[in-house]
Amino acid sequence: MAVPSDSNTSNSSFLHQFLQESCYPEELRDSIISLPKEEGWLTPHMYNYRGFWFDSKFLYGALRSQQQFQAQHSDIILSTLPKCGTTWLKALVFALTTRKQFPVSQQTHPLLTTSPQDLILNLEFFYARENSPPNFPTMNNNGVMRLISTHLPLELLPKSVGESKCKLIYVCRNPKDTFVSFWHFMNKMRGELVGLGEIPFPEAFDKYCRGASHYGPFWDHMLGYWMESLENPSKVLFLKYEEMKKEPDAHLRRMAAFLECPFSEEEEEGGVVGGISRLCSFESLSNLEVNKTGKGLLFGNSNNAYFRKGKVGDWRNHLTDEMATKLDQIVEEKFKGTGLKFNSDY
Ligand code: PAP
Repeated sequence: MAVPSDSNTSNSSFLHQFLQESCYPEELRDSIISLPKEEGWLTPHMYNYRGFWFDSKFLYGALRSQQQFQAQHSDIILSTLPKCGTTWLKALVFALTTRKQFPVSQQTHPLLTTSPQDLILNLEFFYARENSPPNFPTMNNNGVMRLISTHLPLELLPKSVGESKCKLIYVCRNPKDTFVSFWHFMNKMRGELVGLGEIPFPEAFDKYCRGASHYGPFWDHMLGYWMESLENPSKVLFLKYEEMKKEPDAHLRRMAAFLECPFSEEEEEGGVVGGISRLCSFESLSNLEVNKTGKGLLFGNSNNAYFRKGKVGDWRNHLTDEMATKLDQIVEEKFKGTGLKFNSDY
């Protein structure tokens, strides 16, 4: 979740624009105003554009990315719904694809001093800046490939993504934990950035179940990537947070094979796989100074907001039985016949 920033001043002006939605660019005013809307989680309103919910600033970024972003064959795009494991995925893919340049044993590894959120920029956040250049930058990757993150649904990705040979990795997470994580995160952002109190839990739950959360409905977002991964497995790798937690090394090997940079025998013997998964684990990243006390480039919010518990099943501490059943029923109904399932233990 980051866009390069020149100074704290540009941070605060971006934040100001984000929160004051009347600051959206003139050319979008008429089209945004006429969209269906409802009260936002951070901003006065969220808008429904082609079936998905956006804050106006990021809708602007999405539309601008559709006009200006040119995918390259070597791009790697990391896609998630918010709170499904974005930070972790960014760390893993960064460490994986730069492992020759930055051996994980190195004391100067970039992940030790930079938040994963700031190592890999988000597509629509980048284009949400009115003064951002048309070309998405290459960062820290030896100039060989671009690592790009996004929360956009498959349907709203820039056309060139589908036309190029670039690859996408999608991580989803069981909606009960995702909702709990999203509620905590939004409350933290409301306090830190906007000076607002918590959203009452039942109200938040109702919005989430109606699909009215950032980039939601979650079911349509997940299904778009799921179906594409079935049709086009060399283009989209579809992963689940819970399974990654259970077997991080196996998932790293899957990602490496998918990205056509498999681990060599020598690397396997040298323990590189375990080295990467340990470096990127919740325990390791959340204890780094940069992630404990640092601030993000985009909004200037605390990096520690991205490291809460990192556990599977925390929903049990928050949802009533009735709420859990309701979300399970939504999942069952929406995913029926698609083959996409979440283990009921999650
Ligand atoms: P984003 O989509 O807004 O960028 P994202 O990273 O997906 O955020 O969400 C943070 C969640 O991932 C938090 O989950 P929790 O609230 O249930 O605890 C966070 O703890 C978890 N997380 C962050 N880093 C890791 C990691 N290295 N391993 C596993 N989980 C992680």
